[in-house]
Amino acid sequence: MNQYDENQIQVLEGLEAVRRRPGMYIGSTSIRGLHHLVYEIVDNAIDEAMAGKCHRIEVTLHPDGSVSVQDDGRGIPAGIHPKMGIPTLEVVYTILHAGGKFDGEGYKFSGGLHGVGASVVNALSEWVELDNCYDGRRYTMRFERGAVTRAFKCEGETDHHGLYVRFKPDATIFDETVFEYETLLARLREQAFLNAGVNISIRDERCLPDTNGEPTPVQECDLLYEGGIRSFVEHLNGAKKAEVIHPDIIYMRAEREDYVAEVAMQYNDTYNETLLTFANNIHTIEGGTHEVGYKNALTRVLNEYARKNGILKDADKNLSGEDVREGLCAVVSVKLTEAQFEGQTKGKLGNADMRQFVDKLVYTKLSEYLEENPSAGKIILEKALAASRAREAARKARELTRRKNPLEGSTLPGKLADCQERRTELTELFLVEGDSAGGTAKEGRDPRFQAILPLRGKVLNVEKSRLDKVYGNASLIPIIQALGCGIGEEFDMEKLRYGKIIIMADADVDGSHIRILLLTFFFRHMRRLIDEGHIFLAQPPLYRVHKGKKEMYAFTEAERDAYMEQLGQGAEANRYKGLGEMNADQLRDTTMDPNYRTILRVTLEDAIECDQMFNILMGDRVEPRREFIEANAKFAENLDV
Ligand code: 1YM
Repeated sequence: MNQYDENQIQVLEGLEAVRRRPGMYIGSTSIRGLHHLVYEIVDNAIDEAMAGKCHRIEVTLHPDGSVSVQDDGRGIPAGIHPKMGIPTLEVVYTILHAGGKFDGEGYKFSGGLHGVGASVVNALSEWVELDNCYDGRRYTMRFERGAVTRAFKCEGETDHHGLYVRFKPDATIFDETVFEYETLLARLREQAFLNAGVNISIRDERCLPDTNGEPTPVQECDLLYEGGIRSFVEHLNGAKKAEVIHPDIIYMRAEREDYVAEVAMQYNDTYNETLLTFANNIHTIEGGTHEVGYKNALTRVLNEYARKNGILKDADKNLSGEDVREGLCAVVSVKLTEAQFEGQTKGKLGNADMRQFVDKLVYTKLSEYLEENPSAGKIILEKALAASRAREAARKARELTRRKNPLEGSTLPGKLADCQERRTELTELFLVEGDSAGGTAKEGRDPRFQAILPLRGKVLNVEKSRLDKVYGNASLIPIIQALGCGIGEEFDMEKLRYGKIIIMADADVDGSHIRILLLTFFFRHMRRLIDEGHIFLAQPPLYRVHKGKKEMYAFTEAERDAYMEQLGQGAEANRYKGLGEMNADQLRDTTMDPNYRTILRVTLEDAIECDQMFNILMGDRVEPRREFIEANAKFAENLDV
């Protein structure tokens, strides 16, 4: 008993550390951290599936704000833990760095926090209830904020097997405690793709009210992909509404004692690459050795194939990595025993051997595929060759823009009204729709730190254009020159000339069009500006409400009505049709002056979904766009056409 008490104190101290610094364990206490709790428990169930012992995982969102995860695996062993002297189930849910996995036996490959997850979830939950069916018996126990409140107990015999975990996140820890069904679904779908044959379902029983306050029906989704990452690629190309250019998904797999690697790939007719890489089911957003191995082999195979078949002549330059990956949608998934994660966000696989392992897999299997499927080979090489020619043309166009101004000593665009400040973090560049609004903005700005670049004519839709057109485009060159940081492969954040890039367009349909054209350009060619929070949208007012000398600006119709009432009889409201209608003082006071204005920072929640949306909304094909508009027309507000 003494030992039990000592252990108990240590346990609570351990969990208290998690409660004091939750960010250290789950990243943050925002909605992301909240979802992380679910992923940790699901990961444990998926580990059981990877061990071949579990086939079905059910996630349920309950009306009381709790969530449950059930698997049909073995359940957690029921005995007393030999070292800790308490039930193993309690060990798993209360001791950091505990579980069956840490001794290196049991599971072959494992993602997650290696068993730390369960105790972290417990520490950060108002309560946790466990229902564990193991070896013919059912056991239950309950915790509140990490402490046992109902002891481990055998409830009798059962035919079931598997673990049921239900928990309610602690509202005193998290900023937000309402789970997002769609976010959880997206992650569970990804896991279902990565674990072929495992059936994962999610059910939302909360019936949360919709925008009209009406309860929504129960939602559920049942996921099972026998095709694994092949199905993933099919799904990605399908969701993008892209046209694939060869019929089959190329799939490769290799296994040795401690490594498994899988690659699935298929080209589509867009100009951008979609590549997702995973190690032990964890999305490696910073890439790593598996990604390098895949990319190197792909470039080598396609160049060798092109030379062998006379598609590239002796005098021709090799195809670059970017050339051979244009329009390529691929998923690379590896599993390994001792995964090393590196980089800023621990999102980069470090195991050096994995590079060679994936390289060899892709080199041999892709070469074989091309030999056996010459028609697909021809189509793929034609695409890579077209990309290569465009890149070469882009290089020439770029040099031409550089050479044009040798005497000026600078390559800043003529229309730019620059600011005096040189420290990037303090400066702002307004991209303004039209010369006339540009003129007003120049008058209204604070020239010490605000620069103005008027945009003439429609901005090029880069979704429909290769790089050569982007470089040669009269609407984009001034933007590229003013920002100074280059685009695509040449992008250099160090050279960025402004800390905030603020898109200032009219609050009408044309203005929206310009905004989306610019955002498409930033997303495709200067992504890091979005990732690192440099892109903003100005918010000009919709109405000026005035009476005599008194005037106020309204940003919504509700605000307009409120001001009208405030000013009383005789008050008028004149709607701004465009920025050009405001004088310089008005534009400064409402939209530009940091003391009064509102600007919206553009952020990126889900890069895959963004990629798909840009393709649907801005891409070549009309049909998916029409479908999208038809499905979403009912949500449009303030349409001013
Ligand atoms: C709903 C969550 O955790 N299932 C689960 C967990 C474990 C086992 C089976 C298990 C593992 C082993 C042997 C072993 C365990 N997880 C941990 C830890 N579902 C869920 N199903 N027998 C059963 O590792 O050898 C310890 S046991 F620590 F990872 F959480």
